[in-house]
Amino acid sequence: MSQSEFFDLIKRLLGTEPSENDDFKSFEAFFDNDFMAFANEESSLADEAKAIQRLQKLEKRLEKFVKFPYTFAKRSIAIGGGFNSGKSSLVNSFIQQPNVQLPVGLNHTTKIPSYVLSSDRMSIQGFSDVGATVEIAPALYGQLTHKVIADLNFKRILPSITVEVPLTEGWFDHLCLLDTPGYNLAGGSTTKDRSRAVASLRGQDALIWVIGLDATGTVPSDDIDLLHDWRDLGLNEAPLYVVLNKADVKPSGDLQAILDEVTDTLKDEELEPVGISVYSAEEGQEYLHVGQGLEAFLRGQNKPHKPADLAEDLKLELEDIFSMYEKAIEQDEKSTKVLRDELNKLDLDLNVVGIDVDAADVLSEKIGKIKKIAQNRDFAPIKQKLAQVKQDMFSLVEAVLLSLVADDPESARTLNVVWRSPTRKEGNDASTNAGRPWYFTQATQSTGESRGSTSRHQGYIRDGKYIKTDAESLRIYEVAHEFNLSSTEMIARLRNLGFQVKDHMSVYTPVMAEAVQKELAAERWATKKNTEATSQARQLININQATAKELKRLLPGIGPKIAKRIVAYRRGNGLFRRIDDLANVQGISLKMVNQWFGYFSIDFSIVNDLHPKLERNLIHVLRQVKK
Ligand SMILES: Nc1nc2c(ncn2[C@@H]2O[C@H](COP(=O)(O)OP(=O)(O)OP(=O)(O)O)[C@@H](O)[C@H]2O)c(=O)[nH]1
Ligand SMILES: [Mg+2]
Repeated sequence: MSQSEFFDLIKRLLGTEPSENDDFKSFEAFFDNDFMAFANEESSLADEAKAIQRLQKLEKRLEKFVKFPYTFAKRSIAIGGGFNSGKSSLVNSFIQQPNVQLPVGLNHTTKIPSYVLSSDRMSIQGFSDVGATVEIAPALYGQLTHKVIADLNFKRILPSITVEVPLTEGWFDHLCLLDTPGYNLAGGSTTKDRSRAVASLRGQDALIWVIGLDATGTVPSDDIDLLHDWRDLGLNEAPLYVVLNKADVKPSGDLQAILDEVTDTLKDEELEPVGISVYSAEEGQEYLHVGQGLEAFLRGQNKPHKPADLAEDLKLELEDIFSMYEKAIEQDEKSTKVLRDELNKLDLDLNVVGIDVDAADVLSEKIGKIKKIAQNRDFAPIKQKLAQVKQDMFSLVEAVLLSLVADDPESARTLNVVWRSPTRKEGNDASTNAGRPWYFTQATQSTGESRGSTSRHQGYIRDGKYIKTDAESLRIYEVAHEFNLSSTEMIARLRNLGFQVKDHMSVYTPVMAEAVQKELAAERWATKKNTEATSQARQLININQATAKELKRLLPGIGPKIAKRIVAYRRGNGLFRRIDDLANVQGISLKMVNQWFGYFSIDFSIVNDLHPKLERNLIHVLRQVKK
């Protein structure tokens, strides 16, 4: 093995771009643009920040699946055990292709975890930590042993390897074996190695623990400790299977006694494996077993349920998030209806009570105004939009998931069934649905017309939002009320702006709305300017454009030095993409960044993967913005 071969591999690893998943890119774009546009327009959900956070989490999960598709597509079974017990050999005993073998040996052989998947083609790929993959030749792979990797400090850039190779037929279609580095204190491992070994078992769907019978023929205490650690991870549903390997080195007459003893030990320790196999990896043969035999265990695991389970999980989460919106809008609509009903009653009451006619007129007119406003709150458009956004989001996530199981029709089919089966609370008319997924019914109604186009509705602008109404035209007095102005003030304002208006019954047009809105905004801005403190707090800083002088003036707690450093950092490292990147600047702590939330004009939708300490603040700020 020449050094140049290694350097070539390193060069390729560092120089390869992560592979792109177009479906995921579509999802990302939809989330950042269409969904965010919807979220901005929607105003019923008070706790919208939470919904958005949950969606961002879901996006992260999807992204991980896209980077490492086998974590989605396959059930993964970790192979753990002490050094030299024959973990890699066990995997090799399933490989049907003689020129591909995991490296085996006597002295701490496995260093980089290998994911082994069954496949008709044969390929060995290195995964860099950003999700880039490079092909590794079998001969080179065979030499990637503990020592070589340690010498070249290789593990950091090559955290895992995937080996695709034909495995025993019918056992592994939906499985992925994870060959882990060995561990035992007696063999020179440290406690750090131990926590690492346990950590590598996290997130695996099952564990096969390998014990080499060449050592003592009992379960080493190191193994028992580690298995307890593993159980303590809380993976209660992940089954444990034990392989007593190297049966060929023991007299066959001893094997039953060894199996009995191991069974008792594990029982006493309450580790409860679903089966124990006395096996020889070298011969690829099982001698004895209790509970499930090795083949039965693997065949039992080999079911295409993992993608379906994960898909169901994601689906329920998405539905839950959207139901937050649905409930909030419904609630809002209900309260508006109650308001309307109450106002109607009030009108009737006035007639019955028989108060002074003039007073009744005045009251009645006021009630009329409020009623009109309540009537004009039309929830149909936002509901329709929500249904559309939801349907789009579901189709996009589905596309991403399907892309991950593209080469496994069986998994794709089970995933499809789960994803498209109606769930708990979708309130669509069952007769029109007739066996179709609920979101398709909506799709056929709305696809083509509504997506992406802003329809030209009647409406007015309030607080920077265009409020649509499907009712007949709005009158000036109605809108005046919305702006907290009297009709006379509103008319004067419009005339000042050059509009010809007769009286408060005149129609209020979108052109007027825009002009008034602009003027009011300018006035508000001017008022704010008066108080230096507020103006400082509200003037948003574009962190990627601000000069050092501006930064010093606008950001609390920094002097000219740090301001200059921020600019220098930007020049050296490129634009700030996340708010917490600021904490990389010398002299700026996370705590300081925490205080600066709401100061920047950075769009929060690009603030992904935020430092957990800052996340809480972001939620707070989003809530304020919402108000
Ligand atoms: N006789 C016999 N030897 C075996 C058997 N399985 C593995 N060995 C030998 O045991 C040694 C260790 O095997 P590996 O598969 O590298 O063990 P490992 O558990 O992967 O070891 P690390 O990666 O170092 O943790 C090798 O020399 C193998 O040839 C077996 O069933 N019978
Ligand atoms: Mg090994």
